[in-house]
Amino acid sequence: MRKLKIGITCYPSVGGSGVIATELGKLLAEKGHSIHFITSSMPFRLQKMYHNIFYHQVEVNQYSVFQYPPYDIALASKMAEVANQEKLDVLHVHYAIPHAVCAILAREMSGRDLKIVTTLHGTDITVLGNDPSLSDAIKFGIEKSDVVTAVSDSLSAQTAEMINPDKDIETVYNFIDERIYKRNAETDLKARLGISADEKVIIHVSNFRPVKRVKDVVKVFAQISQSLSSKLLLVGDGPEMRKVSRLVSELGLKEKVLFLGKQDNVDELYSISDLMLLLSEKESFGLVALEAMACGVPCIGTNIGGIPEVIEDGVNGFICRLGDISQMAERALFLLGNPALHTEFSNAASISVKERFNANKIVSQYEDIYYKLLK
Ligand code: GMT
Repeated sequence: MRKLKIGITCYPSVGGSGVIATELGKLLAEKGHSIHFITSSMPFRLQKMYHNIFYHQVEVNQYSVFQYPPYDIALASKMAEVANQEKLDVLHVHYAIPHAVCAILAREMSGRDLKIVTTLHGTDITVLGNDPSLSDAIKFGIEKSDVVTAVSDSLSAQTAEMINPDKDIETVYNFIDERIYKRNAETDLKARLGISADEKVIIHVSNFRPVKRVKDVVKVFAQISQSLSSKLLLVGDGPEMRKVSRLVSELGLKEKVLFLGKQDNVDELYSISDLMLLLSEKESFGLVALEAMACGVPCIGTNIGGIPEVIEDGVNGFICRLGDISQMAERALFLLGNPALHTEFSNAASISVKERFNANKIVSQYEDIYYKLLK
C-alpha cells in the first residue's frame, strides 16, 4: 500500500481529543505515513523527533481593525497552503467546530480533491449542538466531510438525534498506546506521597470542569474513608478547583486528599491506585478511564454517554446512576474490600484494553478509512 500524506488538526493543548489526535499522528508516522500537524501550537504530546512528522503553526494576524482575531480564516488558509505544498491526501480534523468547517473552506481554496475526515469528540455535539448560533455550522461541517467518525456509539447516536445530519457516522473508539500505559513495577511513589502501604488509593483525573462533577468524587470518597483506610488523589486543575477544595475542608478530609495538579506521567499514579472514579454528567468516551484500565485499575463510572461502552458493569468496574453517591460508595467499598474480586476486575480491565481499545487495532481502522476514501 502506498504511504499517505496526512494533515491533522486538533486543539493541541486540550484534553483527550488532543491526546488522541497526537498519538494517532505518531502511530501513523511509525507506520511510514507522513504527518503534518496544522495547529495553533505544538501538540503537547509530540515530545520526540520524528523524521516524518511536521508541524505547521497557524499564526493569527492581530491587525487592530479586527474586533476578534480571525483564527478560523487563518487556519483554513494554512490548511490550504499545506495541502498544496505537501500534496496532502487526507486532512483529518478533530472537532466539527471550527476544524471541519475550516477544512471545507481549505479544500475550496486549494482546488485539490482533498479528502476530509472529521472525528467528533463530544462537546462539539453535546454542548455546542444545543447552541442555535452554531448547530447549522456543525451540521454543515459534518455533511460536507467525506467521512465522519465519533468516539463512541453513544456519541454517534446523540449526533444523529441532535444534529440530524444527512450523513452516516461511524464509531471508531479511542485507543491507548500500551507501551506507555501499563502497570509499572512497584516503586516508592506511594511512600513518597505519604501514603502508607496498607492504605487504599482512589484516583480521579480531569480538567475540573463542572461536567466532571468532582464534588461527587469527594462525597463518595468521604463515605469510603469512613470505613476504609484510604487516600484520594485528585489530578488536574480547572474551574471547579476552588469549590472542590472548599468541600474537602468542610468534610474534614484535608489530611486524606492529595491535590496533585496537572501531571504528565499519570501512568505512575495509576500504578499505585486501587480504584478510579469518573462520575461525569457528560462524557462521550472517558479516555482517563481507559488509561486507568490499561494500568490494571478498575473504574466506577456513571451511566452517561460513552462511559458504559468503556467500563463494563460487573466485569472490570461498576456503572452507577449519575449523582447516586450512596450507590457509588457502596460499590467502591464492596470492590475494595474483596481482594479476589479486585484482582479479577483488574485483570479484566487490562484484557479489555488489549482486546477492544488497543492502538494497533484502532489505528488500522483509521488507515482503512483513508484508503477506502482514496480508492
Ligand atoms: O472532557 C473534556 O473536557 C475534554 C474533551 C476533549 O476535547 O478532549 O474530551 C472529550 O474528548 C475525549 C477524547 O475523545 C473523550 O474521552 C471525552 O469523554 C470527551 N469529553 C466529553 O464528552 C465531556
